[in-house]
Amino acid sequence: MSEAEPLDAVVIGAGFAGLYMVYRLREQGFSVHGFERADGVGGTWYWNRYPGARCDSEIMYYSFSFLPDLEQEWPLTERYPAQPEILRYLETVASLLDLRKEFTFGAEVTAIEYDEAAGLWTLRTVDRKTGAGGTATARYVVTAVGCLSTANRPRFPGAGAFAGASLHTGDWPREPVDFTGKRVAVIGTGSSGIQAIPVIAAQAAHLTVFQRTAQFSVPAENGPLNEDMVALWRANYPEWRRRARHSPTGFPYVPSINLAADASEAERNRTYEAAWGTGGFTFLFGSFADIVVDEAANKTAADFVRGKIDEIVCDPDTAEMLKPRDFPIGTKRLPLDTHYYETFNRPNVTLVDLKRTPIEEITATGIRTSAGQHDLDMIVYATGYDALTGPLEALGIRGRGGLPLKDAWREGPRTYLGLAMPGFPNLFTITGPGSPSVLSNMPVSIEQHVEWIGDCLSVARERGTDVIEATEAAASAWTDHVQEVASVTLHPKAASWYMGANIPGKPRLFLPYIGGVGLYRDHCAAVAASGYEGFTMSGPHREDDGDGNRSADGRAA
Ligand code: NA7
Repeated sequence: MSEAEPLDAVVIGAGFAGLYMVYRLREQGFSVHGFERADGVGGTWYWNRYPGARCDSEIMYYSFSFLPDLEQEWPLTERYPAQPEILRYLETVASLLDLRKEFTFGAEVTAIEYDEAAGLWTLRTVDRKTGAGGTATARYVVTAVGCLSTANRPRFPGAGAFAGASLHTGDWPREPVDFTGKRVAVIGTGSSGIQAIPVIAAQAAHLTVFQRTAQFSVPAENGPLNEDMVALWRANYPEWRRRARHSPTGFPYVPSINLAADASEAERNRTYEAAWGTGGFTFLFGSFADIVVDEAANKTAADFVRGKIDEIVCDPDTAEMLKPRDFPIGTKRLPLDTHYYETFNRPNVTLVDLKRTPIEEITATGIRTSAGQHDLDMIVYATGYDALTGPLEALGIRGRGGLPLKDAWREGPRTYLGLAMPGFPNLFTITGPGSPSVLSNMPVSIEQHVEWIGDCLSVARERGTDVIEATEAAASAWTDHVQEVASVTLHPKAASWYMGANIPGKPRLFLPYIGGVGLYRDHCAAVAASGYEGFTMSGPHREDDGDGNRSADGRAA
């Protein structure tokens, strides 16, 4: 890549989204280069190497649909793929499509600034090893930085003084971490903590779990896939993929249309019991349709899980502490587990309820709560992420008039379709806030976004226009719509990361679009078919006329 020559496009990130975007634009004949802060491909699956890290989407549909040969060859081993397996898959994709040569690895993007006169974005990067700076200019920027990639690192007093190892699940070392003989703490009981806790407990001398909010969790029922199932999938991939694309959440299964409110208690319990045994998100989507919209229905599901905790956990006080009571089930991301609640029956595991006894300080030798000191060798922070907006705000994006994205989003993110923002022309966000993103099976959403963006850039090229920008009106209407749809559900009742509630000071609004993957896809397709309604397409680029009026010599759509 020549630094002097403006590129058609720069893509940031080399996970599922970045790899496909770079491939797609290259195939469409655009000059494109990718920047990735890690030393290799993988995105989320490069960083999340903590013990027990596994995808909660089943392996058959946690992959690209545009590689039918790989789809047939890729070993379908366990029901839920573990982190090393997904990383291997993405490395295979990168090799197969010869994508690594299009990326600079180990390069952190620190600033992305729009030059209105030139109609170009300038990116500044820093080499994470040497500290050397770099720049690139491009007409288009596509962010593929993931939704859960900026770690939430709570500031506990004294944290820097801890003499043992401090680890974050989202920034895990590449070398294996050995817990043997160690006194370990896990802070946080979201999906990451719930996956890691049973695995660490099996190895450590002692594990102390510091829980702030008890979480509902359901069994993953992970295990090897049988050959008949694998054969069925291989024979029917196109149809399963088609169904996933048009489904509510990017999974190929038909969600239940039965209502818990209409069922007798015996019917409800039979349904929940069956779903608990099946494992996975069946509990939420395959049982009853009203769990996340009706409080009384929700309580039936929540009571069932609280009953399971009583059945599984031997010590009644521990069981009580583990029972979630602060939010409706399903309104925080439902973790899938392998023997999570059972782990609290182990003699080497202690649960600390931070609501009863908060952390006062981290000391050189451990964690001190209001009830006393816990001596430790290692602290694992499973404290989550500054979701959706965090990774984008960290890029130092400045749009028209030098406006920082952080300022534009002071009251919360405003996007059109989660894909573009007014004031930030030619900048596209894959799975941005306002798209189904974290409420969907990610590869399905990513493919839809990548293909939509690729098509949009091709249309702009065909028309001879080169400035594409979401209008204020379209972004406002979409942002209102995202909130309106969420308000039909119980989601706004939870202090979740979907609501931005896990980050002090972050505006509270529902970040992803809950209207459904299929409906969203249709809507995006209709926008494209209408000639990109809600966007202006202008250019070829011409300077501002001095009165703040932008060039209008292209077709305004
Ligand atoms: P989550 O789901 O955000 O979980 C983070 C956990 O850390 C959660 O239990 C938090 O408690 C806890 N936390 C956060 N800050 C603190 C402080 N200051 N003190 C104590 N405890 C704290 O992140 P995960 O990594 O588990 O999962 C993220 C997503 O990755 C997951 O949903 C999947 O989509 C994949 P809280 O509930 O906020 O009280």
